[in-house]
Amino acid sequence: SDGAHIPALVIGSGYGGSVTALRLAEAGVDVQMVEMGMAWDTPGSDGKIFANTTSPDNRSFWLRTRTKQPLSNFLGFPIDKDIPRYTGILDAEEFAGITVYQGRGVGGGSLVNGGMAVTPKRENFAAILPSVDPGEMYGTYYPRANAGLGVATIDPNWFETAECYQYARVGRKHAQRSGFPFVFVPDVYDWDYMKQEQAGTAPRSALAGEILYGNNYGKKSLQKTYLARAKATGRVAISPLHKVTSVVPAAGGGYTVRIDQLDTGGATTATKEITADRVFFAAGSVGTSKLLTRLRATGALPALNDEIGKGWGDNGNVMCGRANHLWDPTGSLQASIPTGGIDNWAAGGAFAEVAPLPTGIETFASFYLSITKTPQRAQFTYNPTTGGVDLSWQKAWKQTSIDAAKTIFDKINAKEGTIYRTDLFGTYKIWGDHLTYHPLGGAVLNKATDNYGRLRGYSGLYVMDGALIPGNTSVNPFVTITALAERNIAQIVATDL
Ligand code: FAE
Repeated sequence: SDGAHIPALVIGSGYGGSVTALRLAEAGVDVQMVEMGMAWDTPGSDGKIFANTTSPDNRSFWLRTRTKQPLSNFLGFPIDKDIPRYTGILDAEEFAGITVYQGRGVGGGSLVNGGMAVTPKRENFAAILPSVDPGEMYGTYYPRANAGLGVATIDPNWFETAECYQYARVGRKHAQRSGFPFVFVPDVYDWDYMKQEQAGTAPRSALAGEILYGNNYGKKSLQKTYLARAKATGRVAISPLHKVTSVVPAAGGGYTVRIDQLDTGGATTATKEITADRVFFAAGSVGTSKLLTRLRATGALPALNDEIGKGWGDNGNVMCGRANHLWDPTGSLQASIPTGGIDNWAAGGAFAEVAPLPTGIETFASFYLSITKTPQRAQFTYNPTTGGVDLSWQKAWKQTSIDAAKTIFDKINAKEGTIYRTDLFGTYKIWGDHLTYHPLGGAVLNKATDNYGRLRGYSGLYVMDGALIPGNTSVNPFVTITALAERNIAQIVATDL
């Protein structure tokens, strides 16, 4: 509440924030979490908390009057539609050269993501976080993160026969016929629940196409894992629809934090100020970077160093579809949870998820999200004219990622005698190269912060989220974000409290 003095404030309730809140609370610290998005704990008029991907409504997008679906077209037709402006779950945040998709609400990205929970290969770790000891990560913190998140891999026998994974089996066949390894991708989805969906004994969730706008049943989002445990300590309070706008040193020690309370139209209904002894930035790569960049440039936190805003990357995300022959149907029923990928990282710098295209009809399409090894890094800068923060990413930088993805799909197309789909991202456009789901960096570990996330220049300020990771994780990022937060908060609890 306004005017309060608290020991610890956590900005954001995604992976970094949830780990931080749980571990501080377990150490006996009272924690206040502040989340700009909604609580997502109340059903709408259709009886469901989350909207379906096939019928977006006001719940689907963060303060937009028209949807901005990652796949903008189908069979050449634009599929976006008007919706009421609302503090919905998926933010398609537009910078000059890239649209960055992010989750909004208690649980952050875990509300909207595919749940793909991948630990990078150890041989790739030095390139991901060069200042972190791989021994402690692979010995302690990756296992701790995987356990805390509830990560599991699909039953391989069930995979062979499940109707909803025909698309993945076709993806595997084409990968293997071209000599690429196909690997199962672990997930936080409840696989037993999915078996019941397929058997018709439980309401459908993954099998109803639920993913981008939330998942009503089977996915173990942070609300069901870390945040449930954090709340059970009795020491964690969460304020949804509250947005942190400023953090400045307080006269008597600690930090004065300014917070806007929002209504579901996005308007500020109240502004509060509280004092916190410690502030943990966990607003996501973009949220944390924007806040710190602005606070440094406007003189609120002038002693932050000039690494703030730097080292941002898109994890090399690029999407594409292939048009299969009539003898390779991918199925009209597709689980929205991907379960396998094509690993050509070592040879071609690409790891491609075999992704669903859950349209409800047979499309004869194979669809892929590739994570690629990209050297491109952008910087956030404060724009005094707009009062906003710009990102220097340029659209042409995706060419490196397209080239890496082509090491897989040009070969598969040649082998199968197939072509790329050109109808999914516009008219005659092959590559979904306008977006990322995996923003990383902007307050890089051991540069903007020390080697445990303590911001340089101020004691009691920390970064705990994807902003710490310099742009690329070789696989989907949230397990690494979670594991790094576990490592850093263990050190902070042991030495700073
Ligand atoms: P994040 O989860 O984004 O949480 C930050 C939170 O802070 C959000 O809830 C914000 O609303 C909140 N916030 C921001 N600014 C403020 C402010 N000023 N005041 C108060 N609150 C604020 O950060 N990753 C995978 O590993 N596997 C996947 O399958 C996968 N699929 C994805 C699919 C989609 C559609 C999207 C968008 C992402 C996907 N990701 C996936 C990425 C993953 O969700 C993302 O890396 C993590 O959520 C980032 O975690 P952080 O803790 O950094």
